[in-house]
Formats: sequence, C-alpha cells, structure tokens
Amino acid sequence: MKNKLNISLIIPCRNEAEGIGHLVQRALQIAAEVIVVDNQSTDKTALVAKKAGARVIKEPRVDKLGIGYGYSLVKGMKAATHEIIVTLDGDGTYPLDQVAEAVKFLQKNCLDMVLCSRFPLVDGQAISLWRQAGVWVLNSEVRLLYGRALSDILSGMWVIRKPALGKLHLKQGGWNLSPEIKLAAALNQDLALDEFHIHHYEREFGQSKQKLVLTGLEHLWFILTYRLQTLWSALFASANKSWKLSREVGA
Ligand SMILES: Nc1nc2c(ncn2[C@@H]2O[C@H](COP(=O)(O)OP(=O)(O)O)[C@@H](O)[C@H]2O)c(=O)[nH]1
Ligand SMILES: [Mg+2]
Repeated sequence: MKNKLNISLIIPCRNEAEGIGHLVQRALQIAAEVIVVDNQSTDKTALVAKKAGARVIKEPRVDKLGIGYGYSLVKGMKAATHEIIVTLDGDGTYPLDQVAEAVKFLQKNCLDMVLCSRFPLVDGQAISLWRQAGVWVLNSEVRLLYGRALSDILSGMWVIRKPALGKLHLKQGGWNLSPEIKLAAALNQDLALDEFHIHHYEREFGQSKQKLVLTGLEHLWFILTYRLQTLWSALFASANKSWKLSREVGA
C-alpha cells in the first residue's frame, strides 16, 4: 500500500476480538507496522488480529489488580521496529485518521513526545460526565503538584520517539502507565513534548474493562507518590553532587 507512515502503531488488548480485526485492517492502511499486544485475552483477540495482518505479541504479566495495560504497552513499544511509535486502544475510540497529523506535529516541531489530548471534547457524549470529572480532578492534581497544565493525563494515545523511551524508566504494569509516561516525560529536561488535540469516539464494540472508582483512586495516589519519589530522587542526586564536590575541593 502506498503512502504508509514509517511508524509502529502499538495496540494493547484484552478481549477485543469483536472489533480488533477491523481496527487492524484500517491501521495497516496508514502504518508500516501494527503491533497488537495481547494480555491474557480469553477470546480470539490474538487470532483475529494476526489474521488481519498485525504482528501479535503476548504479554502474560499483570499487576496486583489483574491489569496488564502498562506491561503490554512497554513490551509493544520496546518491540517496535520504527523510530516513531504511536499508541492507541483496541476499541476504536481513538482517531486513526489523526495519526498522520499527530506524527507530522512531532516531526515539524522537533519533539520527542506528543500527548494526544481528548479535551476539549469534540463530541460531548463520547466520554461520560463521571469520567470527564475524574480526568479534570487528576489534571488539577498534576497542575498543583507538578506545575504542568496538561489537559488529558489519561489519554491512551501518544506519539513518542523510541530513543526517548529509554530515558523514562517506566515501571507501572497497570493503568498507571498512562499517567506515568506523561509525567516522566514532562519532568525530563532533555525531552521536548507538546499536546495535540484529537477527536474521541464512543467504544465501537464490547465493553470497557474499567472499574472507574478503583482506577481513579489508584491514579490519584500514584500521581501524589510519583511526585514525592521524583522530588526525593532529585534531592538525593543534588546532595550527592554537593558532597562529591566538597570532597574534591577538600582533597
Ligand atoms: N494489555 C492489556 N490491555 C488491556 C487490559 N485491560 C484493558 N486493556 C486494553 O486497554 C485498552 C483500554 O481499555 P478499556 O477497557 O477500553 O478502558 P477505557 O478506555 O478506560 O474504558 C483497550 O484496548 C483494552 O483492550 C489489560 O489488562 N491488559
Ligand atoms: Mg476504551
């Protein structure tokens, strides 16, 4: 197919057999590589994705709540063969038709990462009011603790250059990978990032696996403790540096 982007598109999946075939077919119209990372699906997700032309990787690990979203994304991004990586969900909610624009935005502005933001919502119905309120609370927490005005800390779509990945030291295996990757990139002085506005659609098939309150609380706690951890590491690094310097001067 002509005019494919030289990118790797990563799709983490659990039980998306109903819609993944169609999504992969559409994705392969635009991306040179489509990787579906199957995490303990009990349906035919892997088979359907493979038949549709995706490269399928299995990721068996899950976090203590039984979620493997983060493990799967990291495994998929590491397996990417192209320098530019785009992630999105396997439920058709993120806009394949804006992938090219988002990649162009990264290249034109010499960025390392583009956070694809669903807000302000183009279609107010696409995300429930509960979820919108939850994202607003978490965005506010990020603004307060990190001083960064990100408009969608939970978006599942981003564009990242593979070399930037190695600088982020990602550890979250579950849903917290989504805030972790954005916060790690925002805190890294060596990386340039910006936001790109995207459309968002209602789920085409199947059902969300989300336990909203539990996941929301998990995010709230993660965003707080990650800030404390990163502040502590920065403090430790600077104390260590001054100590080494004073020893050199004293020697
Ligand atoms: N790898 C992996 N993917 C998951 C898991 N749970 C959900 N997903 C995928 O992550 C994406 C988002 O999940 P979804 O249930 O739609 O959550 P929502 O978008 O927050 O409602 C979809 O592609 C799911 O198939 C999991 O435990 N592991
Ligand atoms: Mg979804």
